[in-house]
Amino acid sequence: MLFDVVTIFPEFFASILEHGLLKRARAGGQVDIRLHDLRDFTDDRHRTVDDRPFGGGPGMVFKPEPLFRAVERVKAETPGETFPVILLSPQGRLLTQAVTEELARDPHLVLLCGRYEGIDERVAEHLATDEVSIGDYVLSGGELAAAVLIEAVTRLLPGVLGNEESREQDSFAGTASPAGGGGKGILDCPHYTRPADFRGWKVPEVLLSGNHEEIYQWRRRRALEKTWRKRPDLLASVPLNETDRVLLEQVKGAVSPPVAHSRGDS
Ligand code: 6GU
Repeated sequence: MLFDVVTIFPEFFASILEHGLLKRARAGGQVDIRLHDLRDFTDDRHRTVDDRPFGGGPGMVFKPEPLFRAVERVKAETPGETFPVILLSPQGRLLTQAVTEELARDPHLVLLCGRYEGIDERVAEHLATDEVSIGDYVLSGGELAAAVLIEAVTRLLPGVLGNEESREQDSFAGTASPAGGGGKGILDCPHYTRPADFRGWKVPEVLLSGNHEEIYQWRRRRALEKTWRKRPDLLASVPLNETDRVLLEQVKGAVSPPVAHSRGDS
């Protein structure tokens, strides 16, 4: 998978490229991340990437020419290939796990990081093929959002995670987990490791029992319980099988009702 990232802060990405998952995926050849300094695509002495907004008002706006030239350079380097050009912006569609799965099917993504107060609208209209946001809050630039997208997509690529099973148990993962726990768009179950008794707080007995069927049921029940309590909105959009529905009814009867986090949709 190839990511071409266009940014005024290429050095910003150094740390994430040299740690953990992305370091491994690059070393293993599963991803290649090419950074393009937007200022390399300017044509004036000061390498100007922004200008004042037509119509007046505060702040500066990214000029269209450098962004168009940067994408045209990528096109010239990969002749005959088509690829999505994704503008990172708070106006984009929300990056969910389903969107990361969709993006992971493409072998080549171009990411455009915006900055300052805005980007000339002709970039969104005539250059970008997709616009993505990582949440309903304001960042001063698209770099953090691009880093989030790259990490979330890369961990879906075959051979990147050592244990393929652990990906399927993740919160929000699209598939049911063979070990119980999360998957199918719900939150993951709680996890414990040694010591079995930490300052008097004991690990649930069932996890020490060695009974795999009981462990599976416990994990699935706790995953459903956690989701119902913390993110009841997620349960509305996941298909639950008969066993899950029974477990969920047990949970609703046994524990206190959902916590009232305001997520804007509840
Ligand atoms: Cl992609 N960019 C900016 N500037 N702010 C954001 C964002 C992106 N996603 C959420 N907030």
